[in-house]
Amino acid sequence: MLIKKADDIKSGEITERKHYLNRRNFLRAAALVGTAPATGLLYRQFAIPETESARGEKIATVQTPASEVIPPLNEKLTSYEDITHYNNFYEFSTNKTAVASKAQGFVTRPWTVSVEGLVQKPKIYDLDELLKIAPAEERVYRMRCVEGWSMVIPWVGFSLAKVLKEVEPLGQAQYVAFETLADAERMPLDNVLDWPYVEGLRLDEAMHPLTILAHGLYGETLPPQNGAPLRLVVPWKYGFKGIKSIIKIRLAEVQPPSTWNLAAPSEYGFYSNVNPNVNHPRWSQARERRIGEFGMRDTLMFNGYADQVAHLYAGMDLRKYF
Ligand SMILES: Nc1nc2c(c(=O)[nH]1)N[C@H]1C(S)=C(S)[C@@H](COP(=O)(O)O)O[C@H]1N2
Ligand SMILES: [Mo]
Repeated sequence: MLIKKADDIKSGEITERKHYLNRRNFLRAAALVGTAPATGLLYRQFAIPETESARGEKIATVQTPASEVIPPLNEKLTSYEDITHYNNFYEFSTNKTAVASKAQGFVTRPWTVSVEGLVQKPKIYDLDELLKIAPAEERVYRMRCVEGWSMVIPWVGFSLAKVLKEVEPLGQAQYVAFETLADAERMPLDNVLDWPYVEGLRLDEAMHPLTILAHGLYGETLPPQNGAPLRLVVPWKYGFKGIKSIIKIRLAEVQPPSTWNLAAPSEYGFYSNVNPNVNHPRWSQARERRIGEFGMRDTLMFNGYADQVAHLYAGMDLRKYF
């Protein structure tokens, strides 16, 4: 990773945030004005600098009202640069700082997502059709990787529950299984894990309003390295539960397999809730390094979302179900 001086990091992040807030104002103003010519005018006024124009396309987002279920997060956003250049996406590389370049040009259209299994109305969605199910919301979430680092990411997406309701889960459905694309023509797929990457959630976790399918970040379409065109985000669980580049969502009666649990069952459980009191067998999980900051922070129970999700695990021994 590039070693940056403290001053560089600070000024870089301030710039980042300033541009982003301008874009947010633009989106709000555009939504208020609502006419194409006025939007054009505002766009020129708040136009982002040339160097940033190689990013994704803008997504019109609605502001999710802060509530008890979707708590506001007033922590400093991690910079766009860090979010998009410090990635885990083993299909492309195990080197976090190399994923961005290795995934550059990854083709994500056409793209289909099959929603199947124990549902009344299974359907193979074209991605663009799937994205029309619900308006794009901005969801600023604290994210914690099992490796001990964290970020604050302004995702764009919508609750997974909205998709699940469309296909009408059957009574027997108790879990949701997810699968990533595994296409050797488009991904290196080095022999480091068994492909495809798979993940799973209990149905109530999947239906929780905090659980989203993300298709953007910082108000723009998701870059390949962050899991384009569509990835899962479950902010109270370790990052690896957030499976990227999803092609299949299957409702099931039994607990589905998950890639890291298959690879090292004693180290990675099915639940993988962020828990400072349950250490990884090889390291402590009590603290974390927020990318872009110096020093360490205390890791919070359920990554700080305990008020929203602790009830899902009432009565469970979280040392057994880690
Ligand atoms: N398909 C797939 N999904 C994946 C991974 C992966 O290697 N392959 N890595 C996971 C891990 S360990 C983390 S921490 C997050 C990282 O997401 P980010 O790069 O957008 O921050 O993606 C998760 N989703
Ligand atoms: Mo991770």
